[in-house]
Amino acid sequence: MSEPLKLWRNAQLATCDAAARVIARGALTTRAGRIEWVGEEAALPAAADEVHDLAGAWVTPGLIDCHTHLVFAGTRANEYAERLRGRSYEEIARAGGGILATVRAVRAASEEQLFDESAPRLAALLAEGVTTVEIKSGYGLTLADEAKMLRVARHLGRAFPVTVRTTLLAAHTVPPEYRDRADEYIEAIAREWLPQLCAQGLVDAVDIFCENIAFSVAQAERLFAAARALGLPVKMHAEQLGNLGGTLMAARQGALSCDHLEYAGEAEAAALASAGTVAVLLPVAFYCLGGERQPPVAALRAHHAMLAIASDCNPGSAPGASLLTAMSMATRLFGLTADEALQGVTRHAARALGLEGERGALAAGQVADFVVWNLRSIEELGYWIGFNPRRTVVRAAEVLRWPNPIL
Ligand code: DI6
Ligand code: FE
Repeated sequence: MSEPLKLWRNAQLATCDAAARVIARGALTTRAGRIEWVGEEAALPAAADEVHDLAGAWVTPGLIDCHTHLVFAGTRANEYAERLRGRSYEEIARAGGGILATVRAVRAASEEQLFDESAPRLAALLAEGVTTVEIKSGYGLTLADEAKMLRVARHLGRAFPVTVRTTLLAAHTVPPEYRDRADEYIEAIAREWLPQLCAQGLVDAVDIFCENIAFSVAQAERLFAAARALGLPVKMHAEQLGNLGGTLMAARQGALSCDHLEYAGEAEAAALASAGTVAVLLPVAFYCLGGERQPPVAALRAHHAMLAIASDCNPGSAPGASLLTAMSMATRLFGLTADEALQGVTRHAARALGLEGERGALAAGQVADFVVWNLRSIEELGYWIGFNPRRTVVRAAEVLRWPNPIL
């Protein structure tokens, strides 16, 4: 028996496709979890088996949070308090706090504890209409503890109505076992950990923190070669605290994305644009670190680089689980337009995860993940702060009973 054709009618569509079309009196049809047709309601091609009247509401693709570290244990509120007193993020990290403080907490946590602590953060993102989320490892820093984090990420993807993409970030900082032996640590990840974790189906992409307090460009290049040998895409935490040249190398290697970019400039913007590498902006980290330098948005725009926005949810620099707040911050703090912010959590975020054409747009052939909003104008996304205008989330053409209100 063929799958029923569902019609979702009487909607204002922000398609987030390449043309960023808005369709005021729009409709879409879905079959077998995919979008079959999108357009003006007046041009509807076929009669449907099931009809949903969306009462003139705005509809966007399901939101995509393309950069999170949401699996972690404990908090670092003590470090935030220290930073308020004037200590810097780097000073705290060099003194053995920072990422390593969370590494101690994650190593001590059981897989169940890690799941239970992380689940509410994921739930908060989903409540705002996130249907795809990237989750990084990077607080285990042993093979066993990185595997534990990635298993928790996969488990979250089965337990919640969301698509989880995992990223191995074992190269987040040098663990105590490899103190002053960063090259050997990268070698262990490249030769042993990555192939094993990949064989277990735990890794969708590989990331590295390329900074003075973490890893060099040469070390990133070594890790990227190992990823490429396994057919895995790469991304980079680049130019957040200083300019090391990581972005130029990553773009040359065809990385999916370079993330943060506060210390990037014209050359990086040009390189990202010509490589098709997405510039992922993380305004919550900028805000919480009291950042002084902004990513080069004007240059990125002038070169037509793709801009994405993510929550960066993590206990150190971005203790938050709200993509809508990140959109607000990207507009107010970094000067993005409302439309750039919307593309940044849909089509461009999909591309940052290697999912373009599959998710992030209302277009024929895409997975039918979309959100129905209580908005009078689409600019209200990224306008509200601490208020959630989500009405209904549809995932693979099914209305979710959760996090929607009872229908
Ligand atoms: N950059 C970040 O913003 C996070 N990781 C990274 O490489 C921060 C991670 C943390 O402080 O726990
Ligand atoms: Fe990050």
